Amino acid sequence: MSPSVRPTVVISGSGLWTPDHIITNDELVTAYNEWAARYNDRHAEAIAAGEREEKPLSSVEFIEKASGIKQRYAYIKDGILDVDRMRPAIPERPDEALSDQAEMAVHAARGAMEAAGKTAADIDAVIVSCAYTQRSYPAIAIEVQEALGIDGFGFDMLVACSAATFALHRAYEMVAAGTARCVLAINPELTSPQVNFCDRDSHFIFGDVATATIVEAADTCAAPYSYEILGTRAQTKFSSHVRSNFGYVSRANDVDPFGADKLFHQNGRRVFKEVCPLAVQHLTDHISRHGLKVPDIKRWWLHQANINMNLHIGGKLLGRETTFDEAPIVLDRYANTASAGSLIAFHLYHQDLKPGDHGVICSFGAGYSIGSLVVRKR
Ligand code: CO8
Repeated sequence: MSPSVRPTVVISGSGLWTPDHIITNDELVTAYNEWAARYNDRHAEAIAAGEREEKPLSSVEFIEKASGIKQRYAYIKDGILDVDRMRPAIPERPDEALSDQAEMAVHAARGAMEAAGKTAADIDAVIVSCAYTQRSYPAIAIEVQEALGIDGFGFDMLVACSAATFALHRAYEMVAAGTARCVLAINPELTSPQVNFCDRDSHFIFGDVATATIVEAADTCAAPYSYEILGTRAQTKFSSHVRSNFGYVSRANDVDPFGADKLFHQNGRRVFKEVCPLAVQHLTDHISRHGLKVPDIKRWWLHQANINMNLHIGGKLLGRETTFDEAPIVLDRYANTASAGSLIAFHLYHQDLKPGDHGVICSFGAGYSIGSLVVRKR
């Protein structure tokens, strides 16, 4: 298809589902410190003999200074602060019931459909894209498709931090190619089951949430707020500095499928140092492909992992500190929500832009993976 006959592709609606339960830093640190004290008591002799390492204590001050995170939402709070458990207690559902992630996805999807003025009959494809899916098959997307009564097709995608932006890239391409009229991309980020709440380096980082986005051709769009997608850019570079070894092969490896390396773990310092310059270069290159310069961008909806990371990237781009208006921060309330962070920022802070204003949605993190979309308010 020649570019001249490609339809204009737009984002016409977004949805956000936030769990009912909040965990503050104070609650989290109290539980962890109690767990660590008990661990150290239990292993006092081995620690004194140098056979085991003492568990260091966590602190609210460190968390807020190092990350900017003040609280996070939990899909199920029960169990996370229980010193004898230190993980959420999520009851297993029967095969006949909607799965947890499908339920989260349906909530967010309904919000996006309402914002875009779409019914199930308007949608041709469902993508569920996030850091983990709770099972391998059938795809969560097909379950969501069934729950919402959508014909067509659905599939799941995993790209860690960039799952949401990469799914929007696929949605854009499908609409541009004419293989779907309208695509629903959803990110049910159920991160809490994979957080090691016994690790002070990472116990505070993640929160649960679901976001959803409608992508369609401009000529079917009747939404009050919509954004033309001018272009997409994806970039990956292999790194093990953010990693989870959880997977179906553990059974054959004869190892503990829930060992510490099977949960989220990272070298945060390295990630910070290596990802920031990649993201700055990526963003600069992407906007320049569209003839845009940094001052032409009204809003940067950036990945939400760490406030210092966003301030650093914003500072490198603008040559000065970014304002909240230029690069909104949501991680203080939501923490790192894996791929959903930039879309939470977009969802909460997009309606005030004026027609013709440019913005950039961008994710960066595990993989490493960086994904961006340059958009223009219609
Ligand atoms: N309380 C007190 N002290 C602490 C704590 C704590 N909770 N944690 C660490 N410390 C200590 C460290 O042990 C260290 O002590 P010492 O100097 O004695 O060794 C000291 O504080 C400094 O530690 P760091 O150097 O690690 O501190 P940083 O300033 O680098 O901050 C961060 C740590 C906040 C992790 C920071 O490095 C960061 O955010 N980096 C970027 C990480 C990032 O963006 N990662 C991408 C995340 S991946 C993603 O977004 C999606 C993945 C898939 C989803 C997974 C879902 C579960």
